[in-house]
Amino acid sequence: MSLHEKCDRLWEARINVRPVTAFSAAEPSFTLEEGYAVQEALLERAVEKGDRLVGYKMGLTSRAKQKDVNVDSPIRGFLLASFEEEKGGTVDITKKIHPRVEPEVAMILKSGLGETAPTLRDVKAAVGSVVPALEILDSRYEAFSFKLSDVVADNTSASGFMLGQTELLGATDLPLWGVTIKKNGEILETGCPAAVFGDPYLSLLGLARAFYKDGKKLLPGQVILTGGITAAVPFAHGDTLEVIWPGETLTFRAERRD
Ligand code: OOG
Ligand code: MG
Repeated sequence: MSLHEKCDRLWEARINVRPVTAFSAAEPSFTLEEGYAVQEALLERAVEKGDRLVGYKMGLTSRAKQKDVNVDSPIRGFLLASFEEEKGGTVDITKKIHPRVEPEVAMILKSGLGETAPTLRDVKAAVGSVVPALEILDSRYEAFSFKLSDVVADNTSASGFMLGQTELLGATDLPLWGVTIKKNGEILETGCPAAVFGDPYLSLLGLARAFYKDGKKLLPGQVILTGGITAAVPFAHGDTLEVIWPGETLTFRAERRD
């Protein structure tokens, strides 16, 4: 199957809310590089249709997440303006296949990266804001089952995100900011950002280095999700989700509108 056919399949799976079989099942030679090419084609199509690139995400940056989907290397994807959800509102899941939520630390850039080989100091200096966040995932593959190149093609299961307001820039205890996920009042996951490489800034460094290598740039104002801290929690219509951070809870109710 060509790159464009794969892009079409994933685009239609999302629009029709009907999952497809992971490409690697029939095509074991499907490479990571081809996966990124499909992802790039999906981004181009979304922009053509009027959406807007607002940032990037790192994925599979913690052991909990790697075990979650049985894929053990970090990956990256893109974030669109249409992905952003309001804090405390409802999340419309009419167009989602099998959504999951996970806690993340988000970093918003105040300056660009990519002109020179980035160091940890460079990425820290480029960050203007660090906030607690959550990501909503929705794999376009059946049973949330895929290999590395498949999930990269599917824009790393990206579907939504929500940002908090608590400013964590300069918080030296950021790695120890404990987070709890509750579904309908029941505690399902707990963790802290140290799960992400010991410090989520190292996730941003990994992204900046990969971009530098590819000759791509990160721009001021872009939002970067640094990767899930715990296993993701599946949810369905009527569920209330709370991602509880020190001093700020990100909450939403999932609603099917058909
Ligand atoms: C892959 C996406 C991983 C993260 O934060 O680790 C990801 C998946 O779990 O479907 O977003
Ligand atoms: Mg994530």
